[in-house]
Amino acid sequence: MALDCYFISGSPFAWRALLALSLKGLDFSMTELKVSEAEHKAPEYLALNPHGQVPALKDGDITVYESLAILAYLERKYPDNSPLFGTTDREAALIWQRVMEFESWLVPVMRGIVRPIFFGPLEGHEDAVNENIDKLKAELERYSAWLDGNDFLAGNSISAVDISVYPAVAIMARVLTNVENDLLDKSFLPLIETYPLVSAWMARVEALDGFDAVYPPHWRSQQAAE
Ligand SMILES: N[C@@H](CCC(=O)N[C@@H](CS)C(=O)NCC(=O)O)C(=O)O
Repeated sequence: MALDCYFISGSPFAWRALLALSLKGLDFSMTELKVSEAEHKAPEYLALNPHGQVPALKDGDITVYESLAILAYLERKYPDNSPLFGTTDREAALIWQRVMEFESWLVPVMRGIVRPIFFGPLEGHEDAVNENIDKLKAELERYSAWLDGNDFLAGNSISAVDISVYPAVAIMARVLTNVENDLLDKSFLPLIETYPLVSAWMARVEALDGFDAVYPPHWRSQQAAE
C-alpha cells in the first residue's frame, strides 16, 4: 500500500490528515506512534518529520508533514475524490479563509486549554485556561453563524474546514468534560444544550462514510470500557 499516515491517537492534526485520506476513499495504512515510548522522537521518525510531530504521510518516495500540507497534497493528487477545497474559485476562497481562521484563532485556544490539562501545570493556572474557554466560546458562536442554514462550515458540502475544526472541538469538549477541577468554566458543556447548531454539525460529520475508520483508537477503547 503506497499511502501510510503516521499518527498519535487523539492528535487533532493527525486526525485531520486521516479524515482527509478516509473521506477521499483512498486505500491507506495507519502507523500509530506511542508517545509513552517516544516513538515520535526516534531517529527513524525524525527522518520523516524533523520536528518529531504527527502527522507525516509517506506516499512511495514522497514524504509530507504538516497536516495542512498533507491536505493540499492529497487534494492535488486526488482532486475528484470528495474535493476538500471546493470546486469553484468562490468556494476555494471561502474554504481557505476559514481554514486559516481556524489556524489563527482556534489552534492557539486549543493549545491553551489542552496542554495545561494534559501536561500541567493546571492548578493555579485555571484563570488562563478560562480565558481560552472564553475565546473558544467566541469561536463556537462564529461557527454557529456559519452553520445557520448550512450543513457544513463552508456551505453544504464537507470541506477542509470541517475536518480541521471537528477534531479540535472534539478534543476540547472531551478533555474539559473529563477533567476534575471546579475552577474551570464548564458551563458551556454539553454543546448540545449551548451550541445546538455546532452539536448537530458534529453529528453530521460523525455520520460520514470514512469517519469511523479513523476515530482515535484509544478513545474507542476507553468508551468500550465505560
Ligand atoms: N502544525 C502541525 C502541528 C502538529 C502537532 O502539533 N502535533 C502534535 C500532536 S497534536 C505532536 O506531534 N506533538 C508532539 C511533540 O510536539 O512532541 C501540523 O499541522 O501538522
